[in-house]
Amino acid sequence: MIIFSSLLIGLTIGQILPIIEYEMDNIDGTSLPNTGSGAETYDLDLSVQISNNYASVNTFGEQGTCQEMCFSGTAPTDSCIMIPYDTDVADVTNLSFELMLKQTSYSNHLEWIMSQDDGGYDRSILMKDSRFGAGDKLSLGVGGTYTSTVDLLELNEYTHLVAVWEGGAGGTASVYLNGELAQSMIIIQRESSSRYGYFCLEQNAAHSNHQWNGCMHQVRVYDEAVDATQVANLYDTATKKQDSCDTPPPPKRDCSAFNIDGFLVDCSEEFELNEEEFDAVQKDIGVIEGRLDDVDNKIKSLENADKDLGVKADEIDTRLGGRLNGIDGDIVQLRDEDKTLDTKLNDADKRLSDRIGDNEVAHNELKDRVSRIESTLNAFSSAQSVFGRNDLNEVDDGTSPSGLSSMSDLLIVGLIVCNIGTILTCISCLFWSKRNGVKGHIYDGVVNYDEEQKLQK
Ligand SMILES: [Ca+2]
Ligand SMILES: [Ca+2]
Repeated sequence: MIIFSSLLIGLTIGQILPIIEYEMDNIDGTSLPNTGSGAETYDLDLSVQISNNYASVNTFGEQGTCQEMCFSGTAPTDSCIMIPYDTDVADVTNLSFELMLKQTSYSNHLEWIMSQDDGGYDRSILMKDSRFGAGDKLSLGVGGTYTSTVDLLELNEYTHLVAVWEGGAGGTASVYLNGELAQSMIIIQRESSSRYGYFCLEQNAAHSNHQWNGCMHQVRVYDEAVDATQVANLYDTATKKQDSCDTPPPPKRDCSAFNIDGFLVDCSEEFELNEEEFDAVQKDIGVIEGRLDDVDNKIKSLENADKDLGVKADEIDTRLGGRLNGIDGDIVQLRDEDKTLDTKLNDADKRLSDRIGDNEVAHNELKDRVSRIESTLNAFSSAQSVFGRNDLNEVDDGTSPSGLSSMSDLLIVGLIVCNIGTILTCISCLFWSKRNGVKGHIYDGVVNYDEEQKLQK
């Protein structure tokens, strides 16, 4: 904070840094550090002044957050607040003082501050002196009296005061109030020189009854002549500091997250945007909002399309459900028909098998009967060979009895007649046996079953 403050000032006035800088906000108890570029020897110990009520540290501003050091105007010269910086011209050719101060009352005597005076109007700020024109005037120590045109300050109002000495005798001294030149004057007589190697913050260094009645919250000493532009800048900076003592700090705002609605309103300051950058951000946000609108519209389109798809899906589902129900019915019917077909096939198969079995039995019986007929025929043939050999070898002379020959013929005819039914049956069985061999296939059997029935009839 301290470093930042010094750097800020340095940048503002173009690398001019104060040798001595006292920010009364930095007073810690009785210690007041120098935050200027000068040595630690300028750090102040205020214990004597505070313990004797020559000085006090108070808060000020509407927020009560800023500190000031005030003087009772009672300190003797040897107990002044001594700052060990020799302001003789020989030691510092050009010199500037910058203060934020307020007069709290006026005493009946002279009031000098920032003074190393040991006589001869040495470099000092004369807050009230009656020797510089008609009535009391605010003047500078320039080696002698002159006609001051600067009136005393109003009471209890902080004023930004800058006093500048440029060159020695014959040079120029100037006083600025609240950033504006109040008066410039020729540095009149002698080079400022005193026997003191310090100056007193709040009174004349050598002359009693020159104490000041007022408060300060900022003091700076430069070893250069601050020009008018720099004074204006210093005043601007000091005013902001002063305002901060009266203005409540802005509420803490969360600017870490990008918030389109709140960003420009709440956080432009935090992001340190100037007007041009602010406009650029506004445009960017306009573009982003436009794109968000596009996205919104696309989302709506997609939602509508999704609804249409849902309706169509429901329709398809319904139609598909109907079709599937129909197919289910068909499958049930097919299964029933399949069962019926199975039953019929099994039935046909069984009947065919039975028929084949019957035919095999008949076939075997026929074979037996054929076998028996063959036996009979063989027996007959043997008998013929016994009775008919001569008939075969001899010529029938008419004498041989023809009765045997006639008997044998008759016997053959009789056997044939007796067995003709059997033979017909046998032929039929053979026919069916052959067909049934082919009808071993179930499918043929089914087809031929009806034909067989017809043939049976
Ligand atoms: Ca002197
Ligand atoms: Ca001196």
